[in-house]
Amino acid sequence: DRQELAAGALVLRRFAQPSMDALIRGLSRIIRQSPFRHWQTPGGHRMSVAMSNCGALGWVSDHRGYRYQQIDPNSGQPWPEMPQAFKALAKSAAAEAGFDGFVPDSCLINQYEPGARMSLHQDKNERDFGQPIVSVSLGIAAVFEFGGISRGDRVQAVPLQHADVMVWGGPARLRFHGVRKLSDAEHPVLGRRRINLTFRHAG
Ligand code: MD5
Ligand code: FE
Repeated sequence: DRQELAAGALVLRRFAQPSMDALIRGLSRIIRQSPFRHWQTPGGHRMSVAMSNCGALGWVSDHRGYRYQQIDPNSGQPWPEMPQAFKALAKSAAAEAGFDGFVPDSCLINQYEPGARMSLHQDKNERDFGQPIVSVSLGIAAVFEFGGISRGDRVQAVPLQHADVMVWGGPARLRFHGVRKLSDAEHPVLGRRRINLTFRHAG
């Protein structure tokens, strides 16, 4: 139930299961307020993953670039508040990896439908790389690609299932990673999609 992929990269299998009802209730409230949308990349392509956010800062992308901002550009309002159950789960997962006192101010919500993918990248838009990132997988299974510190490094395939949680910190924080094209399947609660919650201290 606990697997260290590399220094600073921890997989906690099924860690979100006890929080599941509260996570799904929180998610449906957030998505009513700030629905999923497909951002444009700075190069003008439509991302296959649909996104929303909750918390003080939300990750957005458009022709001007990638950034965190306090306002949902689609509503002109602040992002929905981060539910207590989200904060508590992120904090306890970070503590399992040795990051006590993690307080997320941003939760990016990624929705993958069959065929969607996320190509290999590094997360570099946050202010302090000393802060960990906590990622929660929900819904149908996906294959996560965990690379190295250089784009050309060998990639490790990590199957992720409903309720699995990963913590990225220290030396793993800037490794290349992505998600393979999602295969079609159906989850009894969430349907034909994978949802990933990514908690960060972005500001
Ligand atoms: C996902 N999302 O499954 C992933 C989970 C993103 C993104 O990659 O940027 O929205 S976060 C996985 C992650 C974060 C930070 C570092 C590393 C992986 N890593 O070093 O491998 O939708
Ligand atoms: Fe990422």
